[in-house]
Amino acid sequence: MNAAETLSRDLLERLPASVQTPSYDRATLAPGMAHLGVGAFHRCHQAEYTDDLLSLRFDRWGIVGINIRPPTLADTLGRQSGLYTRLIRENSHIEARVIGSIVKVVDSQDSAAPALAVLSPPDIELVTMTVTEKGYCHIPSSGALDLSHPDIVHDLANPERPRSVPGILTRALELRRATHGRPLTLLSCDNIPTNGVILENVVRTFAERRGHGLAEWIAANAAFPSAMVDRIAPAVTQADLESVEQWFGYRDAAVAVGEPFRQWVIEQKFAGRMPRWDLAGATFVDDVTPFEYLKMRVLNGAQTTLATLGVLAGLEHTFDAIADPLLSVFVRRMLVEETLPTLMPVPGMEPSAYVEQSLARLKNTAIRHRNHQIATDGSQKIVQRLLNPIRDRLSQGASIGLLSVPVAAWMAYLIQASTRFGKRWSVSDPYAGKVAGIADATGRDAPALASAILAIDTIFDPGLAANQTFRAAVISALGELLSDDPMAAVQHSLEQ
Ligand code: CS2
Repeated sequence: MNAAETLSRDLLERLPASVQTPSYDRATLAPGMAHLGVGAFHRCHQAEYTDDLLSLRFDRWGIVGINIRPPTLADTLGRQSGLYTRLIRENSHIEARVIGSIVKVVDSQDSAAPALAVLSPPDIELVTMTVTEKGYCHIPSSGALDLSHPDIVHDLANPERPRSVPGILTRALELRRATHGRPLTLLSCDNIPTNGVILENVVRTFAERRGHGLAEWIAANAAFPSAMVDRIAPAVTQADLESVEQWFGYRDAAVAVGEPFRQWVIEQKFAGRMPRWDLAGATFVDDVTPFEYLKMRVLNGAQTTLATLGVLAGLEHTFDAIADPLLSVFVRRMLVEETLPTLMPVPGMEPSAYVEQSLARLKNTAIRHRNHQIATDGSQKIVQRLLNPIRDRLSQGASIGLLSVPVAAWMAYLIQASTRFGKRWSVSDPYAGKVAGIADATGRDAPALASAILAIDTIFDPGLAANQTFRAAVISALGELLSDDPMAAVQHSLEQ
């Protein structure tokens, strides 16, 4: 192998023996499914499960990867014929494998036409997606399609030139109905509760507005299974890209890095053929809800808690935050004392063992997950990770003093990004502007700040926002988190 050649079909045979390569004949692999949102997570999760499946039972399940948002794929995965290196890392352990399940990539950032050209023909039977929480254009507190969302307003006025995920999927279904009428399964792999139900809601609402019986056709010919997905796979850095060259001697512009743990629980509700991902370790079930609760409240809840408090404490990564003695005690007690009692029984899993396993995963120092990355779009995450368990606790008359702290930390994180608070960092969140406006108007007064933020009813259910116990806990934590000693809020919540 020449030094620093780029990964390609030809290079596969000349890679070092320590790099695993596809065991099946990629040249005969036909596309059967599409994926929207080809980021680090897809490369470390669905694409890897599919690669496993293809090596166990070769079938027409090649993936066409589509990005409707940046970054473009043509220059990275496209140049490498869809091939990329997936690194599994745990502290000093590294495992490299080239994944072959993505057969083609399509950039559709400037217009929906390339995406629709993939999604509409009958050979695509399934579309999976990781488009992030905000990609669904739903109202976080209710799950309904946000009809005031600028992209939805645009797409309802221009349904043949959609920009949003609901608009693009509805248009693809409309084209399928008009041309061949074959069914389609749409499988959400994002961390929103009952993600299949939310996806179905937003597509159905959009289709109802289009009329002509489209919503009824979709109800009869499309399926929207829910799924719980899990593997920590942070945004890829320049250092990750360089590491492949350093360790294995070739270049790869599409590397993805993940932890060893992975899990995929899928509702068995398909409109047509189902890839046998169960052969590769996924689980098909009738009801995903208990698994979703467990994962979003425990693992994701801990991540959001460590991320927002971690930034406030000046810490960079998840593993830095969990190495902090105070934050580590806090997150464990929050999960054990307040989150665990809200979980329903989970078939085949032991929630208290899952808490310990999750905390251990977060200590992995080779997974450089930045606190700011996890805090991104917090407004779309806190309902399922923190507010739903708080609501359940309140209905049981149980304490919420610990779970309220990360809610206040999320507020403090957004507030301190405002000009009024000296723009301590920049944040990416659809509600950043709104909260900055509140901070500008209110200043440092914690009760006024918290009240105005709690009044955002698209995030906070009005019943929860009016609860006095919750309000008092959030106001008290927020006051301390905005002070010169933010960790006093964490300390005091543990003493109560
Ligand atoms: C993280 C998730 O950025 C985030 O919101 O909490 O991406 C998390 O790493 C995955 O859900 C793990 O499966």
